[in-house]
Order: sequence, then C-alpha cells, then structure tokens
Amino acid sequence: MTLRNTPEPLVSERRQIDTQTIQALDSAHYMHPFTDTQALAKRGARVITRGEGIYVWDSEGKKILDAMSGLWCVNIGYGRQELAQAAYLQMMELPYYNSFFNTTNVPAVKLATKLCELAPTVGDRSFTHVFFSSSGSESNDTNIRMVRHYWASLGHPERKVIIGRKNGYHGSTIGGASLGGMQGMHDQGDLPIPGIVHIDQPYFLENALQGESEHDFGLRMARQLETKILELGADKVAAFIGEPIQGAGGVIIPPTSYWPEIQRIVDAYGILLISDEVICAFGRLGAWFAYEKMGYKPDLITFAKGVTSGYIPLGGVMVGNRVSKVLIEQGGDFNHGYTYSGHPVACQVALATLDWMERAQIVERVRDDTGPYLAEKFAALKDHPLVGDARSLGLTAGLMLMKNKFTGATFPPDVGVGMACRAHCFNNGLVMRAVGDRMIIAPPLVMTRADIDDMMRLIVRCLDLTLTEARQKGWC
Ligand code: PXG
Repeated sequence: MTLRNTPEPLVSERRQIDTQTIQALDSAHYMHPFTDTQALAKRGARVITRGEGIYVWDSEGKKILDAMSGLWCVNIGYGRQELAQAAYLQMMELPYYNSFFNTTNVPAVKLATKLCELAPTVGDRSFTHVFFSSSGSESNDTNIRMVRHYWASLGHPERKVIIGRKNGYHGSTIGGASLGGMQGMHDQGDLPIPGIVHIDQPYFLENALQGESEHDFGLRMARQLETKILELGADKVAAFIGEPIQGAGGVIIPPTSYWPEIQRIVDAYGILLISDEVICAFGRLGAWFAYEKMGYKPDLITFAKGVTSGYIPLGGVMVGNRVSKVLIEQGGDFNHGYTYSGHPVACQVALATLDWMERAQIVERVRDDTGPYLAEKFAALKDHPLVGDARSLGLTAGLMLMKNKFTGATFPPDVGVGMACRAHCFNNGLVMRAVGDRMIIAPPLVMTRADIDDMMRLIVRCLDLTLTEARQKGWC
C-alpha cells in the first residue's frame, strides 16, 4: 500500500521538460478531445508531467490538488507501485492474447469472477457474466448490441428502441453519443442514430415547477419514462439507460423518489434497465456499485474508469441473470467483440486495484467517514454569496454559481463564470471541473479528512476570487 518512493529522478526529469517546445508540438500535432484546437494553440496546453497521491505537477513545477481524479478515474491516487508491478509482471508473462476462438486468459477469468462477486444480488437480480471492452463508450455500444440481440433471441426483433435522458453522458462513439443527451454532440454528425430517444433529466434546479417538492419532482420526471413508453408502444422499447448520478452533466443527484419509480415503470412494461456506472461504481458513492445505493436493480451495468483507477484502459458490461439466461440458453454466437476484450494486462491491473481497495477498506471509508464528512463541508458552501446550491453524495459533489442566489437569477451564459472560476482553481493549485455554471468535483477516494479540509480551503479561496472578479467586471 505504499506510494512510489522514487520521486527524485522524476523531478529532475521534469526540470528538463521545455514547456514551450512541448506546447508548440502539442498544437502542431495533437488534436485534443472536446477542444477548440485553435483556441488551445493560442493559450498553450498545461503540460502535466507527474502525479503522487492526490496531487499532480505540471512542467513548470506547480503542484495541483486533483479534485477530479484525472477524469473521474484515478480513484486510488497516483503512484501506486502495486498497479505498476501488476502490469509489468503480466506483460512479461503474457502481454496479450485474444478471447475470440475458444481461448481465454487467467486474469480476465479472475476479474469476471471477482466483479460478479462484488455486485450485490437484489431481489431476483444477480450478475453472472462480464463482457469486457476498453472504455465506457465501447461498453455502451456493447449494450446497444446486447439488448437488441436479447429481444431478437426472444422472438421480438422489433423491440429496439432505447430511451436515454437529455444531458445524460454515455460516451463519445456513435452509439455512446446517441444514448447520451448532449445537444452539442448530437449537433455534430447527425446524432442520435435511429432507435434512440430521450426524456428530460431529473435536475431540480432547472426543471422543477414553481413550488414543487423534490419528491414530487422526482416522480414527475420518472413518469416521463412511462409517457414515452406508451407513446412509442411498449412492444417497441428494448431498454432504458441512465447514470445513477449524472456526472459529466454536472453532478446531478436525482431526488430519492426518482430511481424507485423508474424501477416500477421498467418492471411494469418488462423493459431492460441499464445502469451506466462508469463514474459511480467502485466506491465513488460509498458502495461497490451505485444501484445498491440508489435503490434499483439493473439488468446490465456499464463500467470503466475506476476499475483500474485509470492506470490502463478497461471497461465492460456486467450482465445480469435475466439477460445472460436468454443469451446463453438460446445459444448461438453473439457477433460482437473487440481485439482487447479481456486484455490480460488491463484485467491484472484491475485485480490489483480492487485488491488494494479491499485491503485499504476504501469503499467503507467513503461510505462511513469521508463521504459524510465531505457532505457536511460541501453543504456549508451554500453560505457563500456566489453559491446557489451545493450538494454531494459519496465523494462527488457539485455547486451552482448564481448571480443572485436569493432570487435564483443565473449569470447570462456568455459571461462564462464557470470558466472564470476554473481558471482561478488552476492558478491556485486545484483542479475543479466547470459544467456551464456548475463547479464539480470527484476527488480521489483515498482522500483523508485532512485532505478534504485542504481541498475545501482551496475551493473557498477560488470562490472568493471568482466573486471579486464578478463584482469588478459587473457580472453581479
Ligand atoms: N458513461 C459515463 C457515465 C461516463 O461518465 C462514459 C460512459 C464514456 O467512457 P469513455 O471511457 O469512453 O470515455 C463516461 C465518460 C467530463 C467527461 O467532461 C466525462 C467522461 C468522459 C470524458 C469527459 O466530465 N465520462
């Protein structure tokens, strides 16, 4: 459970990095994801060179508290020797072999078994099998293929439509981006593909009616699913997909009434339920899987990111007994798979990650200690003049920057107050993500109470600086 103990050579290596040369080559050759390449070329990308624990360092030697765990993934922190060792040993033993033609490999088998053990049985739902991919997006493509194959195997090939949600995020492949409800993504490339439709998101601040309680709002949003099913015809609907908490959409935590009502509806119409837990699984909400926490029982679970703590790409779909029973009993090929499905090195790193988490009791710590501690500290931000709403669950949290928290007035979109706040964060040694005017965090799960205190001090300082800028520029 030790962190890397050789920072010195890496520090000297870092000093040799010529930031400007890297930035010039970056803008000349590297096309970044979700980025305006021309604008980035003018600014110059921040070059991140090293990580240790909950911190990363840039090429100028600046130390930054990574309150986003990389991109919702480096859950057990940077510099874990056990994970590097697991990858090294597996690469020497068997760096790759495929699982296509009657072959398998030991790490993939062990990991599939381990994941099925970790996923709790709820009611009549248990998890029997795992299909591996290398990312969340690929896994959701697998989901599209698998649910349609499931219904066709049952003699209902017309049951094809998958219902997702506006402002949901399910990845960036054509399938993943179609399941998601990000308008900016749909606008590029003619998405969604046919057979995917969306209902509203359960975001209280944006979608609640005047005077509506959170409870009633949760029920009303969930019932949009029922309305949509009836509109399409239940015999055309294959599945509903949702994130337990919308992560990329801004850490939108649904009212507690929402998921149980979704469960009632999918049960009533026999529709498959896909829980996209790419962000929420593996301890983020203080449970191995989020459905446990949110009170529903999915048929399929998408996972990625935290399964290897982001050290190496790995994703997959956990297949529940309802689906596996049909696909396996009916027999026949499932004509789907990736070169790297069940990659032995990635699976071995995942086993090392889960083993480390179990030994350090990380999930229990988030559930019983650091999660409740963050909830208390984060909610106190509501006293800040800029903060209209602040809430967390486990170790993820979001707050809303507001022009006037008392009247509920928001900043005009062109002001870009979220981006201004994010810049203050970077400059003050903190990574926080801006989603419009929502500021969100998903810090490493290994954070202690003292780390949370340090993070909260930085957050308050950056909110103060943002407030000063907003007042100086007449934004509020
Ligand atoms: N599902 C969910 C719920 C996700 O959060 C994916 C699928 C896709 O995973 P891959 O591994 O294909 O990226 C994600 C990914 C952000 C951000 O800006 C979030 C993600 C990815 C990139 C950016 O918050 N989540």
